[in-house]
Amino acid sequence: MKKRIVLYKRLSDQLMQRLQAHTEVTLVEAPAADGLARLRAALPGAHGLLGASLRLGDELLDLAPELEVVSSVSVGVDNYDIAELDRRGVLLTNTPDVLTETTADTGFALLLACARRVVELDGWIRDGHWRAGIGPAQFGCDVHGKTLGIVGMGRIGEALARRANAGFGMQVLYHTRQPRPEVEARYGARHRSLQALLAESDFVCLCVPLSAQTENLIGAPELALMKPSAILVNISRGRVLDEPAVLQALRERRIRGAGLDVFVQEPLPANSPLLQLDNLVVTPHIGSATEETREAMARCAVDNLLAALAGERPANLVNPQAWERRAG
Ligand code: 8YV
Repeated sequence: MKKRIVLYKRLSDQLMQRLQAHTEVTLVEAPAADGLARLRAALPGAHGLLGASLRLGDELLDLAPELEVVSSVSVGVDNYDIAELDRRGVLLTNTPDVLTETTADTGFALLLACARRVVELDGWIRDGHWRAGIGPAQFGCDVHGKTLGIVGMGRIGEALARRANAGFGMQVLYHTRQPRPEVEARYGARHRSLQALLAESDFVCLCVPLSAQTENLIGAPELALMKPSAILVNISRGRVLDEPAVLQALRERRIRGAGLDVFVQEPLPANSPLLQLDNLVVTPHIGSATEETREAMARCAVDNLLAALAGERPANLVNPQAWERRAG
């Protein structure tokens, strides 16, 4: 009998056909209005789940006692209770690597957009203000040759370091728990304490997973260490930043600007005070959101799901403890 899976994210026809050849598929697009109710109704009897951005708590897991694997179309897994999945022997897989370069591109897009005031000056033209040559009031700041501080030196942090060093001739500082000599050798990166990185950097980019250790990692005390000419970019998770503190620092121009792709509340409410700032560039969590990369992520997630359902150890297993528990 085919294993039963529930999709809470639409896939391309090609991937859907591949799944349907091997499993019995129910598609429930959770974000849709009745999506969660339909997801609850589909969970009983499900052996596998595939999707993203859903907080999978006990209430939903209790509805799926036969669940073997959750295949997340994401690299971040902060919306899963891994200890609970381990306890239940449910495998969790994710999609690292395939989204690294695209997400690093997003980080640099925000950095450059902030430095050269692209969004603000686009609006300035559209509002009819460009009636003569531009002057200092429209000047931005250079990126090439400046110092980029990367908080978190995983795959995405390293891709950013490569862009900064090889592409823009930037000095790279980084902060992680464990120094990475190979990254220092490749890109001339230098390890710093978080405090020193914030004080020395012209640009700071947050590339850490959200965890108990990184929640509110950057708050008022950390922002106060940054140069008034510095720019902050966040492509990790919204809760890594103390958002009210960033709002205040931007309002008081205690930092030059910020580029945020992720927020404490997503979607960001239209009445958010952040949207009143002219020294902030925002994007709607598009870190990995290109046609090519999202298809590659979905393909990776389907591979992980089918491997797990076939009793094989999936390539991108997040919780080996659950595997040991099932094998035991
Ligand atoms: C998307 C991400 O949010 O991979 C992650 O952790 O944050 C982004 O790629 C995710 O892929 C959901 O579509």
